[in-house]
Amino acid sequence: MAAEESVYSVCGMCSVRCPILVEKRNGEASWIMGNPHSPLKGGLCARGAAGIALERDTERPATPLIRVGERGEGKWREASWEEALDYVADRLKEITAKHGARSVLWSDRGGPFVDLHQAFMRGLGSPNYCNHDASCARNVQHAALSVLGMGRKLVAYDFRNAKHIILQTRNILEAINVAECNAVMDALDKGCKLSVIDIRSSVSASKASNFFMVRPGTDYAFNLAIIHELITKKLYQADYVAKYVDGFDALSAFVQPCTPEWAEKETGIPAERITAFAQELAEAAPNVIWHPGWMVARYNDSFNVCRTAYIINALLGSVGVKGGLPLVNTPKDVGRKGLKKLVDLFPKPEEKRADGVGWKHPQFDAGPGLVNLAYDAIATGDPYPVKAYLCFRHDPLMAMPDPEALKRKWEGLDLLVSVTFSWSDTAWHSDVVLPLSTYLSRESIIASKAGLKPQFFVRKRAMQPLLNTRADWEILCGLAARLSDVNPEMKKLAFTSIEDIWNYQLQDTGVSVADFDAKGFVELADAPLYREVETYPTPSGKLEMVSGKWSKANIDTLKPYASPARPAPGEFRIAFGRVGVHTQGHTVNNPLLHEQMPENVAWMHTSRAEELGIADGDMVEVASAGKPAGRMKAFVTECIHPEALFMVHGFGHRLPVESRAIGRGVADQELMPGGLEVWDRSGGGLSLQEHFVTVRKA
Ligand SMILES: Nc1nc2c(c(=O)[nH]1)N[C@H]1C(S)=C(S)[C@@H](COP(=O)(O)OP(=O)(O)OC[C@H]3O[C@@H](n4cnc5c(=O)[nH]c(N)nc54)[C@H](O)[C@@H]3O)O[C@H]1N2
Ligand SMILES: Nc1nc2c(c(=O)[nH]1)N[C@H]1C(S)=C(S)[C@@H](COP(=O)(O)OP(=O)(O)OC[C@H]3O[C@@H](n4cnc5c(=O)[nH]c(N)nc54)[C@H](O)[C@@H]3O)O[C@H]1N2
Ligand code: SF4
Ligand SMILES: [Mo]
Repeated sequence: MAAEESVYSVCGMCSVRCPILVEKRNGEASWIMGNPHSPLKGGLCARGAAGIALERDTERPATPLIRVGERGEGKWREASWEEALDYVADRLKEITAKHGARSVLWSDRGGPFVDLHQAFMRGLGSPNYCNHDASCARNVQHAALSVLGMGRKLVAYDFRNAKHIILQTRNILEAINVAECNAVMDALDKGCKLSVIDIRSSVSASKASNFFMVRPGTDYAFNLAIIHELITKKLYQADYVAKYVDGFDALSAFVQPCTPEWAEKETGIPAERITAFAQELAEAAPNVIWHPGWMVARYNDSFNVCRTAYIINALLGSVGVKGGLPLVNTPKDVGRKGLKKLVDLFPKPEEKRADGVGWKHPQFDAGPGLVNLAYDAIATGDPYPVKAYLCFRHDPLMAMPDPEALKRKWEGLDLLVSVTFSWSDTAWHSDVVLPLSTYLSRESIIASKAGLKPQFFVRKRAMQPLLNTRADWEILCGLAARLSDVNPEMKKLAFTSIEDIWNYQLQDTGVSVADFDAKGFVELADAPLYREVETYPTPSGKLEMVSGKWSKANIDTLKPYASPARPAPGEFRIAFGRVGVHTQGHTVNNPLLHEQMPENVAWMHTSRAEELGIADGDMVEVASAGKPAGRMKAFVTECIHPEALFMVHGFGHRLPVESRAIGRGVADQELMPGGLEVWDRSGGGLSLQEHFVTVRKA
């Protein structure tokens, strides 16, 4: 039977948001594939293919819920949308009347659709918009700002034209972005070299010509030794460095003691391999991509690990260059007008942020702040009371370390609202759950994507929701309408149709809503544009080996290396990561994906397992500070560093409403006691791997 119609849209199974084509039968989505007009050419990852199973799953919030029992008790009354939105709006009015608009906190998952969220918070008058990134990429974002003067996404990775790709703390073939995977595989087919630096052998490592299994937490030493070799052996691109680099002499002096022999003692990688590797990099320069990392909320020096990755790229002349890390283009860079921002409907609040970012911590990016520090304001009332928290596409009780400590910080909240399409620990602990339609049954605002060829893209509704859920714009515009009786400014955001929002966004861009019909996206340039610049937006105008901005905040960006503690006898350092078939914790109960991987396992080195009398497949109990987090199967292997215990994040669910996920595997975030207070002071990211665990046969 032929499909009724096809809809170009955007995947929502993870934050990559690949372009898709959805076929329909009997009014419902029946088949999803990658958008054939995009570089994906119809390809999709396993999670993207499980979207229909998500829509059909009834084990997710099916209608708005208002808490009737204690927080976390799971006692709810079902509410209509009118009632639930009235309830949230009334609570917000009470709270802001008493404590001011600044007492409202928001967090989300970042990404291309946040303009609407930021507009909502600005309309309210609160400066406290945050995203999730303190437990993900903040350290690399701040490293990019400190070296390049701009955010990490303003450079691309030009894999297809590279001669040597280096993945450090980055598992590109399992922590998936489909377009990136394809680009890396194409590059390898063309003879590009791949080197992987990891604490265990990942799928990416299995494709590498160099694999360096470093001792956990010693990447900074490894990178300093590479810089030492590039400089002392004069392997760097001298002309490029003369033109673009500031602080070269200070860097040279700083790395002087960081010899490969010194690094060998720290990392366990033989000195001669480090020396040979530096030579190989120089041979491929400037077509080298030393990936600065993505999930880098790991150590107290992760910011410096990421900084040294950018520094190595700078020494090899690959920043701003084809086949390296070329600058991406915004619409303006190709002579086009960008989307009109919803956030510009309102003036910027003058109030300072509750998390201290921008004033107490002037070096950090005040756009999304640091949500963990905002939680301190909830607990202490300093710098002012924070009383309402809107958690939108964010599950901090799984995404942040030590959920019990976090719940205690949240005791000061008068209102906790969760907007989500799946159950989550945070939704379960909320006062109100507003169920979001899945990405197949909702539209999103138009998004702008910078790139070598910048584009606008849109998510369209491929079917009507099967449960009583709503789109994010329906929820936020519905709240804005209700709040406008006390805050007339909010009327501006009370849109009643998505077309009205799209038309507002597209004003003066020369693009119309109908232009998305052909391919689902609109490209703003005909061909990739490699743009050369003379200066970078840092204080010195150059790539800064010593950051001017950080120095002003009294932070030494040539931070002396501190050797990470070795685990005490019987202990392991916790390590975690992703797997191809799941997204964080929110697909673990998906019927199809659960079947692919129902539980996580504890990776441990053969020698350590022998010591503990553990065989492959045995059930083990994993504990931190004497407190067990649960039981899981041991995966005994030579392919992991003996100091590390690795598990895939997102498992160990405890909610009775998730029949498939409950009781399967262990939650790594429960093994990080006190973890909310352990973060990289230079980079702002949490240090989730600065924790040790014990394992015993169960
Ligand atoms: N399938 C899938 N894809 C995803 C996601 C998902 O949930 N599922 N999530 C997306 C998100 S939000 C993110 S942030 C990215 C994350 O993308 P990545 O950062 O690439 O993914 P991870 O698996 O967290 O970590 C990468 C590797 O770091 C290694 N590692 C751990 N400790 C150390 C160390 O001390 N040194 C070194 N050198 N390596 C170490 C791990 O063993 C792992 O192989 O993935 C994105 N893509
Ligand atoms: N211990 C430990 N902690 C970690 C990690 C780890 O590996 N170990 N990984 C870290 C990383 S890399 C990240 S990115 C964070 C991820 O942390 P989160 O951002 O919290 O993770 P998700 O599970 O992607 O999303 C959270 C919730 O949002 C809902 N959701 C998904 N898509 C949407 C949407 O489009 N709109 C709305 N409103 N809701 C949506 C999901 O149903 C889910 O309940 O966790 C971090 N924390
Ligand atoms: S990487 Fe997979 S899950 Fe993520 S957006 Fe793309 S297809 Fe969807
Ligand atoms: Mo992430």
